[in-house]
Amino acid sequence: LGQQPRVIWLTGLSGSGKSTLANLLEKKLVDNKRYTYLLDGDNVRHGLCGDLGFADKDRVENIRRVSEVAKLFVDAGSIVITAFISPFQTDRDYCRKLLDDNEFVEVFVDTPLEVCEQRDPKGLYKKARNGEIKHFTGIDSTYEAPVSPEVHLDYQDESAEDTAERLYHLLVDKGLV
Ligand code: GGZ
Repeated sequence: LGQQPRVIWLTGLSGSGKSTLANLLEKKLVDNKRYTYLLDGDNVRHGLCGDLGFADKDRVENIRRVSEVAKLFVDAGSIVITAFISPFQTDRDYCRKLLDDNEFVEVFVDTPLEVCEQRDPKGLYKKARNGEIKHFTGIDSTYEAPVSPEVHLDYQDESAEDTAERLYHLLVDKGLV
């Protein structure tokens, strides 16, 4: 295959840009003849995890299932990109432990809460502030920032394409893709 199967695990708040970045990154990898698979809420939370909500225990189970699926795709030789808030360090570590050394790449999409809340593309922060949504990450549910991520993607006021380019080069420089 000419590639090292891995999981590129994006973590960050709602609205931090994970899904957009994951899609742009996947395109770059595919253009570079990499075999990829993207897991995000769109293809997981309706089916495999359709029974789960956003209480802590549901998020733990969501990430456990995603981790197990990611491992299966790594076994099949793919570069898996995941885009979930994945707010708890122990759950991200669960996926890390399922895999071999160097197969888990934790990427902290470190977009500040203020910026995410300003973007609020689905109006969810507004609802969370109004109390219409409970247990919203960053408002009344915890987000544990990664302790030692392989990649720390700090926020810059730039286009999504530029951020994806920055992420791609960080991964290339570290020999991770
Ligand atoms: C956080 C929520 C919530 C609550 C619905 N808290 O911006 P989005 O809409 O598209 O991304 C968020 C998504 C989070 O799902 P994940 O599977 O990534 O979460 S976790 O990893 O914690 O299991 C948001 C939407 O679902 N959403 N309610 N209460 N995000």
